[in-house]
Amino acid sequence: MSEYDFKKIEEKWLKYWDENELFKSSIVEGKEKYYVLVMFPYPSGRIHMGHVRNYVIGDVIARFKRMNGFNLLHPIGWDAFGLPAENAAIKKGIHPAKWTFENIEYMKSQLKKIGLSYDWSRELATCKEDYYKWNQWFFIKFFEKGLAYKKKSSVNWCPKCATVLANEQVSEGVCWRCDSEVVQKELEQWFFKITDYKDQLLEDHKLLEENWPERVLAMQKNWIGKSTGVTVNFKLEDGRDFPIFTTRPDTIFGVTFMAIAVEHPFIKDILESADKKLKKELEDFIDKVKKEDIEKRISDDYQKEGLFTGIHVINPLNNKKVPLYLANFVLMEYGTGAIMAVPAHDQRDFEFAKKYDVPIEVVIQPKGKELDPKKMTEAYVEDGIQVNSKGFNGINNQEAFRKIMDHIEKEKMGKRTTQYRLKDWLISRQRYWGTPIPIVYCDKCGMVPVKEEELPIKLPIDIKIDSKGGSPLAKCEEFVNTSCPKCSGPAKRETDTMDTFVDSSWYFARYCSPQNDKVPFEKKEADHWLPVDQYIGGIEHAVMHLLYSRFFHKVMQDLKLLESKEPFTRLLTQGMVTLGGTAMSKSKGNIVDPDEMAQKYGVDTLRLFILFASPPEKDLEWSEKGVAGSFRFIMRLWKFIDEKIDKIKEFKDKMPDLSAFSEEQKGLYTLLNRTIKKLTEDLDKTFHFNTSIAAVMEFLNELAKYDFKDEKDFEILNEITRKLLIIINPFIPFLTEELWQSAEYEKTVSQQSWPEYNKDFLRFNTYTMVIQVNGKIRSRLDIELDTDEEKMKDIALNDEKVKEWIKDKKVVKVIPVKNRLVNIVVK
Ligand code: ANZ
Ligand code: ZN
Repeated sequence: MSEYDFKKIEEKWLKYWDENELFKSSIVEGKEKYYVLVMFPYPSGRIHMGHVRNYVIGDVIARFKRMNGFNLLHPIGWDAFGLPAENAAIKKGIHPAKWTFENIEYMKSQLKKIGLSYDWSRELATCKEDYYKWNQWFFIKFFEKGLAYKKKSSVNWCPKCATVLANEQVSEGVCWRCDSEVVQKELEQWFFKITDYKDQLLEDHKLLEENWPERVLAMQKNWIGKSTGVTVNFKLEDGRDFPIFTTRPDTIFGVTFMAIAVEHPFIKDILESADKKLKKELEDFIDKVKKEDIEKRISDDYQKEGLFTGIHVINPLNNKKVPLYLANFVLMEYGTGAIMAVPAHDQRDFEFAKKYDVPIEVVIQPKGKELDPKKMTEAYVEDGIQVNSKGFNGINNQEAFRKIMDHIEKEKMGKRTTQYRLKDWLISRQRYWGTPIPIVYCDKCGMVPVKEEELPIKLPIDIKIDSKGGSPLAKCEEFVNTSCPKCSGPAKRETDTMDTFVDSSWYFARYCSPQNDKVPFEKKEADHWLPVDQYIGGIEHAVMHLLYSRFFHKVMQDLKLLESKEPFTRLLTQGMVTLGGTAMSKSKGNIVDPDEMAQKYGVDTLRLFILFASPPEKDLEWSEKGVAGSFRFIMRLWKFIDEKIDKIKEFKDKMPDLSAFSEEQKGLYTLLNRTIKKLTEDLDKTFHFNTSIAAVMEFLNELAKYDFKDEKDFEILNEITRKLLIIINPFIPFLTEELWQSAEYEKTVSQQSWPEYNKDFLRFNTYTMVIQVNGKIRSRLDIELDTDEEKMKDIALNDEKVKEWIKDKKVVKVIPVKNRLVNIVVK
């Protein structure tokens, strides 16, 4: 009997896999490829349980696909630029580079211990020159194509991070990283023109529909926010145009006021025409609103406020004069920055009208009812019959919608337009630890991109980082002063760095040829490996990383760098790891350290628990009791095989003769094949590893009850051991390698092919359950003997034939009779 010494076993196999480069990949002609990718970690210092979960899920899929004969790519790297490194520099006086590389070293050793089957030869770190050089190269390509441009605009500023943020990085008015309130500032910034790809990004959802979570696609769709409507030219009293965008032309006869954003250029005219007192009021209001975050301004529960400008606007459809207000809920970034307001049919306008005592006019009446504006408590936003709308009365509003739109276009009062919520991606940051933007400013030539052969523009290492704010690069003269790539005259470098989401927008392609120094990646490699077949990561990236990567991929396709349309064919968003019901986090103080758990129970136990406790997409509540349970199972498994190892060895080349089985042997053999089938299906499609592991546990229980005594039993035992070790290797790689070797089987278990199951041995101990509806037999089903009553009911109610019989009827009672029948009583 040998002891289960997991530490020794782990060390031994880590060394073996490493030395023999078991998981290294390269193109193999004629073999189908499979690319499994996990979102690469930010080197924050230590691996946390969320990482472990993400990476173990990825590893199970990788090992399964490898065993199924795929030419597999499973790489890992480091998302290594970013603010925490700079903050550590300020706090502890360590250089960001040192801090980052030390963290990478440490976390790498942690990752290695978990037994993840990565091709470490492809490891990359985005903060290294050989990587960020290509960020700069892409920037120049984008610049040449007009996809990178600079403009002055009102942008999100996080005072704590002392930098601007992209819209995607602000949620409910706070910074995605530090939760500080974000304020608005007018600044010159660099943008990537993601809006050029908005239609394609939407359109290509159809390629992802089947294999991406619906929720992620819905979030992206909503973020892109396409809506169709009309731009209508309202008129100022002096005859000038005052265009607005509306998605509800059917409500245009119900306009009782107009509203304009505080950032609108027309504000200048308004201020000029206002008297002194009003001017002051307007200016105060404008200042106040400008400070507020955009997302907050459009949220439903935001307090609607406004101020009458003293100006009136004329509705071109009925020539009615209505007052123009400044309003905090109107945004400059959307439509024309001005709106027609219809309090009767728009909730925001309704609240505003109630507050400022503006009239309400109903133009759509619900069928069979009559709304009275004085008694309304909220806007009526449903469909109905058109009223008070001149020539359009009496028809339903959907029809009026089209007719009014046609009328507006025919009379040249406006035209159909499509609006998007998506804005261009703000990519410049006033920080040090990122990719320098490769642009030079020359007095003579203006803005000039750096020459390709001069890349990379290196981040200067000798630099002072302090908490005073402002870009550290701007204070580094050796960096700033340069010569113009065009005229060689004196020039200055751009001192902003790129958003780190640029780094992660194409890293999946860099893995295809990580060492190449001539191109970001070789086309042949990229076309072989991409798209990623299975991508795994957190839902928090639904509209940042995942949208940016899709955009980048499309640009790369247009640059003819690769052929595929989308970067990630299938996406799995794993749930969080929680303790006491809340996500593990440092700030909450509810962290469980993976290392500690691995020390105490071994890596296989840690992996098994994580996979068993919950299906991947659901949250996982940590429980040390559960971990201990997994450990006990592993011990039982070890003991079961270890005790019989001599017999297994003795029979290791004998396959059982299937024809001469006893009933008992048949049962045992059937269990094996059913277990293989179950795991094959779970690992291939549903990824419900928890139910796979439950099936393995049940199997082991049955095995433990079985009395292995004659030759035939041992032949079966040998086959069971062989196949079982293979199919559970993806979950617990160390133990399975060790036992595989003890049994003196060939090579390593990691190198084996996934076993097929024998279709003739999938059923045993079954009986034919009869299903009756109101006492009449409507269906028959083969199910397992002794299936419990609840399960019988469930099976009966889900039977397709039965469903036909009971649809549209009310199920009054379901009566199961064990090992015989189920009677469903319906009315
Ligand atoms: C009148 C109206 C009546 C509207 C009604 C809606 C309902 P979506 O669907 O999200 O695209 N809007 C237009 N520009 C705006 C801006 N710059 N800031 C704030 N709101 C703006 O929203 C389109 C609707 O949002 C437009 O249609 C407009 O209000 C408002 F019963 O026009 B609607
Ligand atoms: Zn120049």
